[in-house]
Amino acid sequence: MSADIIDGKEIAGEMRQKIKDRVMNLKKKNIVPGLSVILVGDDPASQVYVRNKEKACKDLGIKSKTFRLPRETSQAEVINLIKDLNKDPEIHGILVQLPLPDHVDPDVVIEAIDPSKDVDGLHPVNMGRLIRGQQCLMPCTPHGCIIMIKRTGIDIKGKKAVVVGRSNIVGKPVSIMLLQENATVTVCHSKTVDLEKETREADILVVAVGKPKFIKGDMIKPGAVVIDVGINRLDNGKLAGDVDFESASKVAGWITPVPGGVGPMTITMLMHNTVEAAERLC
Ligand code: NAP
Ligand code: LUD
Repeated sequence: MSADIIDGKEIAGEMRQKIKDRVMNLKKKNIVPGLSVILVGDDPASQVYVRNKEKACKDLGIKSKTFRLPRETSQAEVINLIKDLNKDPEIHGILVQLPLPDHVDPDVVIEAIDPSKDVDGLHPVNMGRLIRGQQCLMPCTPHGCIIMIKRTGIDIKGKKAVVVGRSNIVGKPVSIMLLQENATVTVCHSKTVDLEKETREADILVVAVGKPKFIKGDMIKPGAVVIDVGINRLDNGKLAGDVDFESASKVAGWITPVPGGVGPMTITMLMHNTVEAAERLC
């Protein structure tokens, strides 16, 4: 058996066309959606991701302003910048790229963002609303995962979903969204006793661990939908997901590739959230 590929780049491309139309409609009302990204330090992966965000903004007609701050920038300076951006009427979305240097507390920084501009969906107000099933700005990567699962045509309702990883940015919110879609959800982490037993029962498997090729084909239920969130750079310079694509694609029914899977969807959902935030002004 050979899995169907869930092509993140293609789905992202289709969605971006629709987002472009919404940007044009906003412009007719004299609103230009604006996104500010704050990048502290010179993490090479973050630089790539932020550049991809800037490029997507440009393609869609969204105004983007990136603040590239030196590694030594203090937490107070970052928070002061956020306070200015909270007040700036031309900025509808604010995103602080993670990870931050050790001397800057991501929780404190994220809480400084006006929840209505929190296009990352990571502020406690948006996370709280997500858990309560209320309208909110949804975290980009998890939202992208749900759209990709739906694109397979399977009905999430009643399925057994297993999420490996419990980070605030991926594992926890994607678990909540799967629950919202009426899946029966199991969340695994480094203290899970028998990981393979759990993953082998999953009709839907979402993996966000940060370890290259961690999930092998024999840990997957035949026919399952496998969403690989991991992005790891190997010593040979190539990118690998958290799932061993070669063995997994022989067992799964559907699988996302890396690159070209969840990554482009993360960026598209950020564009979506920025437009949503701008539309609320209409
Ligand atoms: P993270 O904060 O490092 O969390 C990793 C999670 O994996 C933790 O919950 C950890 O458990 C769990 N874990 C570690 N070893 C494990 C093991 N042996 N068995 C089971 N669980 C284990 O990671 P993250 O920020 O969610 O990122 C995960 C990966 O996704 C990374 O490769 C990252 O680059 C990628 N990512 C990609 C996108 C995208 O758009 N494509 C977005 C975000 C992240 P504990 O909680 O017990 O420590
Ligand atoms: N922090 C994110 N940190 C890391 N992949 C991203 C990402 C684009 N606050 C905050 O943007 O949403 C975030 N909000 N994240 N990530 C990861 C995470 C953050 C990851 C991958 C990509 C953004 C992306 O463009 C391409 C792909 O998978 O095809 C390949 C990129 C490459 O390295 O060539």
